[in-house]
Parts: sequence; structure tokens; C-alpha cells
Amino acid sequence: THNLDGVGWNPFKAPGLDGWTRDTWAKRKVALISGITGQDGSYLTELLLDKGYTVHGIIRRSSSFNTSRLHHLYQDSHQSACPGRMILHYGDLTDSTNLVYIISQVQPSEIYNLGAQSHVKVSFEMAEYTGDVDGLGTLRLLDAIRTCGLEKLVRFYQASTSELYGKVQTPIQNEQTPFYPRSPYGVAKLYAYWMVVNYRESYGMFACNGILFNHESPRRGRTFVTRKITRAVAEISLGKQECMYMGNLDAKRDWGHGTFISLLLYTIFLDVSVLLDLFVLSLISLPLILSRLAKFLCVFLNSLPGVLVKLTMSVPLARDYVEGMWRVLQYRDPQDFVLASGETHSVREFIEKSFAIVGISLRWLGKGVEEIGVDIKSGHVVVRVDQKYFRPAEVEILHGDCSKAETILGWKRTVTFDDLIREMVEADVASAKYLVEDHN
Ligand code: NDP
Ligand code: GDR
Repeated sequence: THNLDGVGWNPFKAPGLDGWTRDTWAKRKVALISGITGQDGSYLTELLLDKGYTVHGIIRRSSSFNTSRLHHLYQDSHQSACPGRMILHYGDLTDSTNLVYIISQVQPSEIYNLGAQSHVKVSFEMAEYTGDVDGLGTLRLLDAIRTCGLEKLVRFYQASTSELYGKVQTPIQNEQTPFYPRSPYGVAKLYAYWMVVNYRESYGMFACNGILFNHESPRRGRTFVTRKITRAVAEISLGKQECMYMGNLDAKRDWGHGTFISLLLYTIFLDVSVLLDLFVLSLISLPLILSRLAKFLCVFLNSLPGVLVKLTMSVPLARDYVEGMWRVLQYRDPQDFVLASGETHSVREFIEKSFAIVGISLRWLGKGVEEIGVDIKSGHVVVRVDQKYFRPAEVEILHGDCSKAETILGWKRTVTFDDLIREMVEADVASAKYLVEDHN
């Protein structure tokens, strides 16, 4: 029985929470992701499902389909005998009541706040909305955790960003570098960053900032520069588009990518561990080894199409960074970490390398907004600059130093800049070809 006048009584707190510690609570493996429909949300969901989590995601109501990145993970409870471990809830970071309700229902052990109006250029046009979602939205989630009495149990990840550094103060940026955001997006994320630090210090919450530098993949939104380039290159190479129109070609970014290599190593490791297992068994009994061998062959043959699809369809791209997010929350105490590739490249370089993959070499002519990129072989202009894609204030260069994450979390990105570009161009060429054939 509760004393309604009692100090400290929390009507939203689920009964029976008192016996739990943060470590026992973590073993339940229940994750809640805001922004689950985005690039990172979809990769994180795959990763957590693989690790045995039940994954709850917050999706926005939309008049058009916004769950395409999750399609392959969705299991319709009417069609499937076993209930899916990915569960979607309608919600929005602007709606506090809804966030409290979802958290009280889900009782998550980990929350990943990836939801955001994440486009820097758009944030200049929708500054107030961006502040509401990216800044106050983070505060609403943190407060919802407290409202539900989970502040001593939940682990909270905040998608902070290299945009916090903005007008950079040092050639290479790490956790100690001062912030100087250059857009309403960056300023909103700065507010969120400090709220996370403040709630960690004020209420002892396990709340962490992952300061992630740009990371890309074929699932990247189509208006971000890398995907805009790789899609245009694909269309131009197939004769479906003549020219791409770009903004600041000299901006430099620290672009990271996924874990193709580690998936390969993981697969090899599995095979080696099965062979070792068989060797040990062979020392004990022949019938046992024969039955194990038969079972291994069945499992291997059954899983082969899946493994091949995974390897050739590049399913695990951008997982480097979501693996990093997960590692941030598994560390023994809450801290902030930079995740970056440690390299910096210009937009111009990204364009040149993307064209090179489809066999087009570029020559640059002119200067400033008059600059053009010409296909050396055909003489066609394939790149033009358009003032409309410039930002009122630009982040000229970003170059991350993730040595803290490397040392403490053992995290490192694995895929090179060139492999990232190849992967994205090839995926866009394949899908552009598919659409051509479809129309025919
Ligand atoms: P995306 O733009 O691909 O995804 C953003 C997600 O947020 C989508 O699921 C979107 O839903 C959701 N969202 C937008 N507004 C709201 C709202 N009002 N309430 C709830 N959800 C909302 O971003 P990324 O996956 O690339 O990035 C994930 C997070 O990491 C973002 O917070 C971004 O700012 C941050 N970040 C990203 C980096 C990168 O290089 N990708 C680097 C550093 C930080 P819907 O699908 O309905 O639009
Ligand atoms: P960014 O990514 O602003 O770094 O934010 P974006 O790909 O939009 O821009 C990168 C750089 O390219 C220049 N640029 C163009 N950008 C776009 N979108 N379109 C163009 O035509 C174009 N031409 C040149 C930009 O001026 C900029 O300098 C991303 C987002 O994912 C954020 O959410 C995240 O926090 C940061 O990365 C880290």
C-alpha cells in the first residue's frame, strides 16, 4: 500500500524495482532505440538482435512508408510462429507523455537516443524544430527515465556528434577539444550533450555521449553528401542523369564505415572453432564425431545462402560505429567517447573517387561557384556547383582522434575510405540497374 501523501512516492515506478542492481538489470537485455528507422537505428537493431536483445523502437507516424530499413527484420506476429524480438511503438521526441508511457511499458535496460532532425543544412531552415527534437527531446527522454524510477538502472546512450566541434579549435579533435557549433543542429546537440553530462553528475545516471564523426553506408539518407554523390554517379554512369549539382567541394570530413572484414573474420572463427571442437571429439568417440559432422554439414549448408547474402549484399555496413555505441554502454562506468576513422578527405576527393569506380576520370575547370567537373573522355560536364547547397555557416574540416575508444573500449573502424566509396557506388549502381530493368 502506498501513502499518497508520502514523500518520494512515484506512481510511475513499476513495483518490484527495488531489488535490482544496474548489473542484474543489464542482464535482461532489453533495448529501446529512438530513431530506429534511420541509418544507425537499423544497423544497431541488427547488432542487438544478434547479441540476443529484445529491441523496442520508437517510430513516427508517417503518411508514407518510413520503415524500409527495418523491413528485413520485421516478423508479423500473425504470420510467424515465434514472436519477433523487434517491437515498434509509435512515438515522438516532442511528446513527453508518450515517452514516459513507452519507457514504463518497455522497462528497458539500455536506451539509445538516435532520434533527431539530423540534417545540418535543414536545421538552418527549421531551427526551432531542430532545437525541440534534438535538444529538448534528449532532456525529455532523460526525464522520462527518472519519472519511471529507472535512473539508477538504465544505461543511456546519446548520439552526440563531431558537429559540436564546428569551427575547429585544434587540427585533430578528441574528448578534450573545446566545442564551437556552427549550426542550429550543432547547438541543439550541444544542449543535449551537456544535459547528458549534467544528469550523470546530478542523479548518478549511467548516461554517455558517443561523439561520432560522419559514418556512411548504402543505407545513408539520400540528401547527405556521400549518398547524394554515389547515387548521382550511378545514374550518370547508366546515362540516366547528365550532371550532379553540389555545394562546398572543399569541405573536409572524417568519414567512417562498417565491418565487412570483421564479419569475415567472425565467420572464419566460427568455422575454426567447429573444427577444433571436432578434433577434440575425435579423441573421445567416432560415432559422436560422425553425428557432429553430419549436424555441422546440415547447419553449414542451411546457413550458406544467408552467409553469402550477408557477404555480397554488404548487410553489415556502418556496424563499426553501432558496435562502438554498444561498447560505450558496456564499459564499467559512464564516460564520453569519440568514434572516428582518424582520416580526413574533401568532398571533391569523394566525387573523384566515386567517378573513378565507374571508369570516369574528371578534370576540374573554373573557380568558386563557376567550377565544373568535366569527364575527360567524353568532354561532358558531370559536376556543377550550385550556391543553394552552401550553408550560412560551414564546418570546414573535421578530423577525429579516437585513441580513448581504441585504448579503453578496444574499438577501431576497419574499412578504408576507398572501400567505403566502392561499397556505396556499387550498391547504388546495382539498385539503379535494377530500377532500369524493372521499368523495361
Ligand atoms: P537518420 O537521419 O538516418 O535517422 C534519424 C532518425 O530519427 C530517424 O529514425 C527519424 O525518423 C528519427 N526522428 C526524426 N525526428 C524525430 C522525432 N521528432 N521523434 C522521434 N524520432 C525522430 O540519422 P542517422 O541514423 O544517420 O544518425 C543517428 C543519430 O546519430 C542522429 O541523432 C544523428 O544526429 C547522430 N549522428 C549521426 C552521424 C552520422 O554520420 N550518421 C554522426 C554523428 C551523429 P523518420 O525515419 O521517421 O524520419
Ligand atoms: P554533415 O553531412 O553536415 O557533415 O552532417 P553532409 O553529408 O550533409 O555534409 C558534409 C559536407 O559536404 C558539404 N556539401 C554538401 N552537403 C550536402 N548535404 N549536399 C551537397 O550537395 C553538398 N555539397 C557539399 C557540406 O557543406 C558539408 O560540409 C552529418 C550528419 O549525419 C549529422 O547528423 C552528423 O552529426 C554529422 O554528419 C557528423
